[in-house]
Amino acid sequence: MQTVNKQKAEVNPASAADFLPEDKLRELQLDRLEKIVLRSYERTVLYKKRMNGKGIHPGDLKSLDDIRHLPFTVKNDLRDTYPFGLFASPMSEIVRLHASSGTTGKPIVVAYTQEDLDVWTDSMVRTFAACGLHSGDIIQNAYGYGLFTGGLGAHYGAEKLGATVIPISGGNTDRQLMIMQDFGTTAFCSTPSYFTFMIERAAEMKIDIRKLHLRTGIFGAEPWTEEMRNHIEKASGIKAYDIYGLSEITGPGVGSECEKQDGLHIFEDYFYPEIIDPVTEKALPDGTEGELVLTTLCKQAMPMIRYRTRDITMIMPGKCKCGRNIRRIRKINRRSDDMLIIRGVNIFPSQIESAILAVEGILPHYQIVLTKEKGLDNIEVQVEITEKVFSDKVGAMEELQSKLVQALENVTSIRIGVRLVAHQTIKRSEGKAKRVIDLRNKN
Ligand code: DLL
Repeated sequence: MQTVNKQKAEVNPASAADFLPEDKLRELQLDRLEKIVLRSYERTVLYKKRMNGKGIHPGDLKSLDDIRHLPFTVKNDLRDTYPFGLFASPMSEIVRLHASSGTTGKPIVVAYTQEDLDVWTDSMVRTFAACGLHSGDIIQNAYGYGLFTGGLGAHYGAEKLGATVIPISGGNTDRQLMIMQDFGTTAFCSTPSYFTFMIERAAEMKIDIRKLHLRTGIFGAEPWTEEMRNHIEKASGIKAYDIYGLSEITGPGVGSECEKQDGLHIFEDYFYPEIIDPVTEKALPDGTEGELVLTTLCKQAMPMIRYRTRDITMIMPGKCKCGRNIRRIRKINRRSDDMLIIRGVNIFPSQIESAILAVEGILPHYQIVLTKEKGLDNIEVQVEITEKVFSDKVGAMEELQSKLVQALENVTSIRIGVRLVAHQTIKRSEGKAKRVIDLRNKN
């Protein structure tokens, strides 16, 4: 198994599209865009109605820039047409359905033809390859299997890569750790928050992750900050890569970091990215932060035209040192609908994470609790601290607390209450972490 770690990674043939010359890539994108827009127009009632409403016809597309004349698609369009209203293929050609559980009501449903699954698998092979994995790697896949796209998406990509996949799904942390040790896992796939739980549990079980074969983490499905990455890499000795995706577009495999860990490459021969101002809906230039909008260039069963992701990022100007020509987005650490407005100030949970994780002596387990006091919104950040600090003299805790309050004030400009809580107080997640507990409508 030692040889696996030393094996030299070669460029996976599936990654060739990552390195296409820019003019060839744009040509390919335009060709695919024309076809997918026509398919959407001819086969989906909503797209036809929207395009007609804007007085635009698929034949009007002459350049990639013309994409900005097309109407947007939003999450509510999927809800309003639940379950199958946006399908552009007959059920006889659809071989897989996934669904994403919304916070309220019905889920949104997404569909794939065999060709769509092949594209998805290909984009996951390119994801793993960009993170330095290859045949010989043993990939423990702790993304949830089932209607969530994480498990099966990563699974087929790992197999096609030629790696050995352990389809363990999420949860049962002690067993995850036993298998990680016994099977010689070299790469672990999960949400970053679940992996922080694994690190903690390993310490309790007296397992030193650094001494295992594990060297790579493929983490995504939720926002996480650079501070969280530092924590993970330091505590486990692995390289932690960020991967991005969403069910509406395909699942994981929309974008991935490469070995440079400097932004996420979008597999833009399949998924065309734009950044818009979320208020004016106007296109923004590279290097300017805004909402990511994605168009699926190949998806047959359920094409998405200019889908508004609500994820806030920017297209990074310039080329990546890895040599890939596909563009990069900056690490996503917030969504436009994540924003909390407290005493008139806009606050994002990621700002809170960055601020508190930079303070020594705290654990990467926290939650943000919103309440109402005398009609006003109140925010409290609950942070777990190490047992050592907790059992120390009261003075040490007070000092830590005031450090945290100060760190939070520095980034938010308001004073936020901090409560230090004992280790294991905050509920651990096996999938996406729930960082904000909103009790404002409860008494
Ligand atoms: O979370 C797909 C996925 C699975 C991605 C495994 C990566 C790994 P959904 O459940 O539809 O799909 O959630 C998509 O999650 O719009 C983002 O807000 C958020 N998200 C996903 N990846 C990242 C990431 C999957 N790397 C929504 N960083 C997206 C920040 C992410 N947010």
